[in-house]
Amino acid sequence: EHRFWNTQPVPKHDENITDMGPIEPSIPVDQVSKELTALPKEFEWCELDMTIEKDAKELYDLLTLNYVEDDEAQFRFDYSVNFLKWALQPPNWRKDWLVGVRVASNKKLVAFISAIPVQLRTFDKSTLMTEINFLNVHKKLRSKRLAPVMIREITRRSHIHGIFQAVYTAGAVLPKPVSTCQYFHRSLNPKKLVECGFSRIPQSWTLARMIKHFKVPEKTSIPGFREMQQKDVPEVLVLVNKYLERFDFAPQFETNADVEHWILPHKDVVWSYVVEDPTTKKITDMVSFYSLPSSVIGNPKHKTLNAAYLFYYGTDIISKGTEDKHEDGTPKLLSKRLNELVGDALVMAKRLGFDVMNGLQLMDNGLVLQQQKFGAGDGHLNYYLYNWRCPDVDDKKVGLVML
Ligand code: NHW
Ligand code: EN5
Repeated sequence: EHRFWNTQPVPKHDENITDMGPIEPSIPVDQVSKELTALPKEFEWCELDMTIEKDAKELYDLLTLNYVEDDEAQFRFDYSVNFLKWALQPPNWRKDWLVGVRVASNKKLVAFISAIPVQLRTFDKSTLMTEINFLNVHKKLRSKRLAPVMIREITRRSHIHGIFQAVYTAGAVLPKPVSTCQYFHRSLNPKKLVECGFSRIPQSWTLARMIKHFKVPEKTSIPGFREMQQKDVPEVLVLVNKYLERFDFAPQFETNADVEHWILPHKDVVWSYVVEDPTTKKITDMVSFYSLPSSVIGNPKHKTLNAAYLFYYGTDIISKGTEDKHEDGTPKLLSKRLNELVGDALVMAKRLGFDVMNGLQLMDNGLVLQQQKFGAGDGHLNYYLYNWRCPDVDDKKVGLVML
C-alpha cells in the first residue's frame, strides 16, 4: 500500500488533523540537490518551452492521447494548444517547471509534469506554493514507477526556488484528501450528449421533452451584463479577492497581472463577464468559464464533446448581507444573484456552441446547481496538499478551481 506516498510528507489516510503547518521543515536552498533525479537509462529529462510551437504541439499530442479519462474510458480530456500555453505560463511561470521525459534514442516525449506558483490560503494562513498539474505518463509506460520519479523531480525543482508546499487535485484517491468535490453537469445540447453516451434519456422521457427541459433563454437577464474588458481588471481584482475570503481554501490574486491572466477573456480558452451597474458604472459581479473539450473515444458520429467549466465568479451582494435566509438556510440575496449570474453564463455558453457546462460542488455552487438544472456526474475531484497539515475542508468552503 502506497510504496511511494508512504515516503512523502503527506498525512496518512487515518490521520485526523486539527492543526496547520508544515509536515517537515524547509531545507536551506543551498542544500537542495542540484542533481537531476535518476531516470531509467533509456529516458532523459527535458524542459518544454510553450513559446515554441513544436514543444507546445508535442505536449498537446502526449496529453490528447494519454491524459485523464472517465472511469469507463468513454471520454479523454483534450486541452487545446492555446489552453496549455495559457495554463502553463501565468505570471512568474518558469521553464524549468515544465518538465518532460523523452526516450533517449528517438527523443519522443513520453511523460510530463508541471508546476506553477500559487498563493494559497488555508483558513487564516497564506503560503506561496506550487500548483502541480498535467502529470502524465504514456499509456505504454504505465505501472513502471515513473510517476514517483516525476513527482520527486518536480519537488526538487520547487525546493530549488524555495517553495516547500504544493497543492494538486486528482480523481485518484491518495493519502490524504483535504476535500472532495463532486462533478455536476448542465446539458446544453442534450441530443449530442445522448448520442455520445455522456447522458441518458430518463425513463419515460422522450428526447423532445429532454430538449425542451434543457432549453436556455436566447438573451441574458441581468442589466449591465457584458464581456469583461481590460479596464475592469483593478475592480475585478478587489471583487474576486473579497469573494474568495468566504472560503477556507482559496487562492489570492496578488496583482492586476494575475487577474489579467486568469480572468480576462482569452480567445478560445476563457470567457468572463461582468455586471456594470447602469447608474454607478461600478462592477458589481463577475462570472467566468473555460473551455476544455473531451475526445469522444470510439464514437462513429462524434469526435469531440465541447465542454465549458464554471470557473471563478464573485459578487458584491455579500456586502449587502447573507443573513436573510430561506427555510433551508440558503442566503436569499446571494442565492438569487448567483442564479442570475450562472443562468446568464449558461446563455453565453450555449450561444458559443458548448454542449455542456460542467462544475464542481464547491464555493457557492451548491446554491445554483439544482435550480440551473445541473445533474450529479459520476466523477469526484480530490484536493491535496503536499507538506502542509490542514484540517479537512468542507466542499462548500473550497475556493480554488484548478484546470
Ligand atoms: S491528476 C491527473 C493525473 N494524470 C492522469 O490521470 C493521466 C492518466 N494517467 C497517467 O498518466 C492532476 C498515469 O496513470 C499517472 C501515474 C502518471 C497518473 N497523483 O508510475 P506509476 C495532476 O496532474 C501514484 C499522484 O507506476 P502510473 C496532479 C500511485 O498512487 N500520485 O503509475 C498530479 C503510486 O504510488 P503509491 C499518483 O499509472 C499530482 C504511484 O503513483 C497519481 O504509470 C502529483 C504509481 O506510479 C496521481 N494522479 O502513473 C503529486 N496516480 O505510493 C504532486 C497514481 O500508491 C505532489 N499515483 O505506490 C507535490 C509535488 C511538488 C512538491 C513541492 C514542495
Ligand atoms: C485535475 N486538474 O470522471 C484533473 N468526469 O462527472 C483531474 N462524467 O464527465 C480530474 N463514465 O457523469 C480527474 N455524465 C477527475 C475527472 C475525470 C473525468 C470524469 C466525469 C465527471 C464525467 C459524465 C460522463 C460519464 C460517462 C461514463 C457523467 C452524466 C451527466 C448527466 C447530465 C444530465 C444530468 C445528470 C447527469
